[in-house]
Amino acid sequence: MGKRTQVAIIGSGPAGLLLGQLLHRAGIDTIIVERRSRDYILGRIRAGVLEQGTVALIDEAGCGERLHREGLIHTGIDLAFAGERHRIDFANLTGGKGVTIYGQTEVTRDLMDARLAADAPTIYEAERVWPADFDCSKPVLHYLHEGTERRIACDFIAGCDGFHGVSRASVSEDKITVFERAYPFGWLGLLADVPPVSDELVYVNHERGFALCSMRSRTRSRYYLQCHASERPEDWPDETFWAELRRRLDEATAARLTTGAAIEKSVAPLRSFVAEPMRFGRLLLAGDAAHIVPPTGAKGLNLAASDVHYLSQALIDHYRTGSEKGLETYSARALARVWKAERFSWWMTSLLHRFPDTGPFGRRMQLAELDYLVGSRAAMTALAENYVGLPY
Ligand code: FAS
Ligand code: PHB
Repeated sequence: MGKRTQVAIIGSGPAGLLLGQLLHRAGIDTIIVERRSRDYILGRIRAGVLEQGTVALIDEAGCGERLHREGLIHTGIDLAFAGERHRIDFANLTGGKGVTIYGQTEVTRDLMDARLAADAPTIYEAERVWPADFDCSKPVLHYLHEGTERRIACDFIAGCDGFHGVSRASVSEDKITVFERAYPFGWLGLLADVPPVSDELVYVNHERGFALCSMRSRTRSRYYLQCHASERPEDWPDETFWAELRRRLDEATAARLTTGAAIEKSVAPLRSFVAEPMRFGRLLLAGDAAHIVPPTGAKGLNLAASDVHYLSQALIDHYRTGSEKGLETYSARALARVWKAERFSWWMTSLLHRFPDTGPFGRRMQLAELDYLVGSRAAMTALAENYVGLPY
């Protein structure tokens, strides 16, 4: 005998948790089935920049209290190239908009705590999770837990299980089209309890490779170095990381760098990926399960949020009014915003990284585009309105 719910959610990352919370507050029953443990998920260091739309959605989910208390509001970023830094003033260029610096880990923690407080069920450490019969009106989510086969009869299955999840993989190949670009490099990320080198983020284009100076608070910094996709964190002792970061920073910034022991170090591959459509009958994909962006534009987590905005509205409309319109238009609405963020993330990545085949002409094109960008209000406005987040 299995359980029954209205919406079964696969994945307890930001997409699954945010969807679960928004549906719960609308009186819709959900069960989240997650393959990892709560602690494992909270140990993953991921995104750090929240668009205003994402903050508003977290507020709508009733989980914004700590975010507003601890999050840092940034109204611009610096672009550094040819030994100079140039500020892109978001507030001035977008009529006052900015971004909030608040780690994805903290967003996930707040959402997990809210779900616990709401006494909404989450099955952690589930194995062999498998969505079935979603092309008819009675889908079933199967999984193994503590050695016992379980099943959840439901009305809908939300595939919020990330890039390596089972949802997209359970759709027959003839029903799905994928678009992909793998980049010939990765990001080596380091987290350390040292004060950030600058008040806002610094994106660096350097002939040795891209670097990013970010943060999680005024006492915790997050740095990234472009590296070969095959490199591993153990290839980079802390001192080697700090020395390479210094080489990629302009003199004044390097002089202000505070170094310290890494509390986390990881290498992330970079890829652009979109699966179309995002709906297959009663199975609906959201977040990384449907699309991946290179983190250069800080869009991954924010796209998961906008997918969940559209999907939660569609499901609430379905249960409240019986309307199918939101579900029928979900994929097209979500993908329209996804593709714009894919373009922006690809553009930022192309502009700031060293590609093996760039060559002298390609390098000059990057520097000419950067030089034009920081001297043109129109070009800086285009960057700013994409970075702070396009409207839903
Ligand atoms: P997630 O991958 O976060 O969550 C999916 C969940 O589903 C996971 O908990 C997973 O364990 C679970 N799952 C997978 N398969 C399952 C199965 N078969 N059964 C049950 N559960 C299953 N974005 C940014 O905006 N800025 C960044 O700086 C940034 N850095 C990143 C660094 C790394 C290393 C990675 C991998 C991603 C980064 N991202 C960044 C993107 C990232 O933040 C994602 O966009 C975000 O986690 C998307 O959230 P979800 O869609 O919920 O997917
Ligand atoms: C981060 O702080 O992890 C971060 C910030 C901005 C990005 C990517 C990652 O574009």
